[in-house]
Amino acid sequence: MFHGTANQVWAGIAGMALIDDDESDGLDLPRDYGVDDIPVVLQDRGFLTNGQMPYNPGMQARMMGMIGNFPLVNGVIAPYLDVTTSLVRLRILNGSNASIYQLQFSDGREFSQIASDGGLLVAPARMTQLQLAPGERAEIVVDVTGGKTFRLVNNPAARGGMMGGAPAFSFLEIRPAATLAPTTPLPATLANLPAPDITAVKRVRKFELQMGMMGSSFRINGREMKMDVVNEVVKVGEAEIWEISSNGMLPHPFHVHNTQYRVLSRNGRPPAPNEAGLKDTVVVNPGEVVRILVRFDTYTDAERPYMYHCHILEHEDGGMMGQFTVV
Ligand SMILES: [Cu+2]
Repeated sequence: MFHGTANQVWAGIAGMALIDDDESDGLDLPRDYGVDDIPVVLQDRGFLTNGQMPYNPGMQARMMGMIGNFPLVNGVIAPYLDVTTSLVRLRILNGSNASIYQLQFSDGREFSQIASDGGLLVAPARMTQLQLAPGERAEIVVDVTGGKTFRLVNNPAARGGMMGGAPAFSFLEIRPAATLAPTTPLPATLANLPAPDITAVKRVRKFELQMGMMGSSFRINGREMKMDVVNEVVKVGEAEIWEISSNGMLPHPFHVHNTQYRVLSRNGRPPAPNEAGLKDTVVVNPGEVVRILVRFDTYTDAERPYMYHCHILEHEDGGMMGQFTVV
């Protein structure tokens, strides 16, 4: 069975909806759209010398996911960004089919992640390296002072030998103006986000992400996605722990619809600060067990299900997806 999402995403364009609320509006963050607040959709595509961009995954691409030879930002190859303020906010979406990017700046400069998939973090997380899987979003703020042009790049060496992933890409050149308008420093605290509370958890569900030899099959808990099968029924408003594990040799970004969840642990260890906020996609590495705290509070319907799936689209299309209703 092979469905058509990956083909359509490959052939299509991607955009993002920027969502602000009173909490984010109340903070002193860069928010001048196109000036110091920039949408950055990262993708890669495979172009032939004649400019065509066919979707024709062979066995390798069905196993690893389709990965292109050119990086794109908002659909553009090799773009640059002129900036005029000392702090610049990048709202980044990984809209690629299959590439887990290891993002950093070409000069290794530090930056702060301020938001994850579902909103602001509790506090800015200082880092020099950000892993972003298909479907994941991150807002980062970078100080561009120093007078030199630098680039946002994918550094595959940072994968630590993990299989798959995109080659070394230079996504975006950032060109600071000679004189930069000063920006107030980032707030020390961002969202009012309580620590995850598991005392009310009603049940634990397990999801084992399974790949057959050489990508011969993609399953969750032994089952391929079937349009007419509802795999799980969840009660509205009840907290649950979902325990996700991976049996194969590839990482899988596990995405759940209709909720924002909290990552509780990765092989028993607490998540990194930039994974401790609101998430709807989390990478599960080979041999790992990731526990997340989920709850579905709205949009109940016994007939129409939601999906959970691997966000590597070739894996999803191959069957690594399931359906659940909220009742
Ligand atoms: Cu996968």
